[in-house]
Amino acid sequence: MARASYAIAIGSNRPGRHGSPEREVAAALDALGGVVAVAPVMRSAPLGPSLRRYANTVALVESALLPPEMLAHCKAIERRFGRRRGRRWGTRVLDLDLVLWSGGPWASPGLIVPHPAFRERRFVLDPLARLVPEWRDPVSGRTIRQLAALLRHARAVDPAANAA
Ligand code: PH2
Ligand code: MG
Ligand code: MG
Repeated sequence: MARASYAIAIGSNRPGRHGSPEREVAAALDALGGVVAVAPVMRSAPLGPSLRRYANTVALVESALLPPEMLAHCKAIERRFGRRRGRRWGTRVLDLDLVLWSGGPWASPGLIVPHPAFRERRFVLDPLARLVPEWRDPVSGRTIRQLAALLRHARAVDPAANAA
């Protein structure tokens, strides 16, 4: 396949063998390979039951892999970093989410791209908007810049709409 671009959201809220969530994120960028741009790493309050704050960023990755192959690559890295399947949204050393790719909408067993929740998450949209503000969400038709602005506005109206 021709090379495709992927936006991959990276999160960590528990140190593994690299030492701190920020260092897990940095090591994950090395492990991913093909990284052409990275947004600044930001700290954010946890959305969900976990009590620990996250280090989050988004990386732009170029790859010849198809989405299911990219997902398998990401899951293999998560396992190598010591990720354990357990309580939904529990603390995790590393979470790699396939948010968008350049090939349009994709659905196969266990994988939907764009990531169904990315429009509601500032810890994804804010770094994504730093990287690819003009990319268009193929589902809503909106640019990333528009989605990020909409979410900031929603939060100003309803602070419970989103933890940042
Ligand atoms: N990831 C989750 C659940 N909650 N909260 C923040 N701030 N950052 C995350 O990456 C995150 C979360 C599930 O993947
Ligand atoms: Mg996630
Ligand atoms: Mg995930």
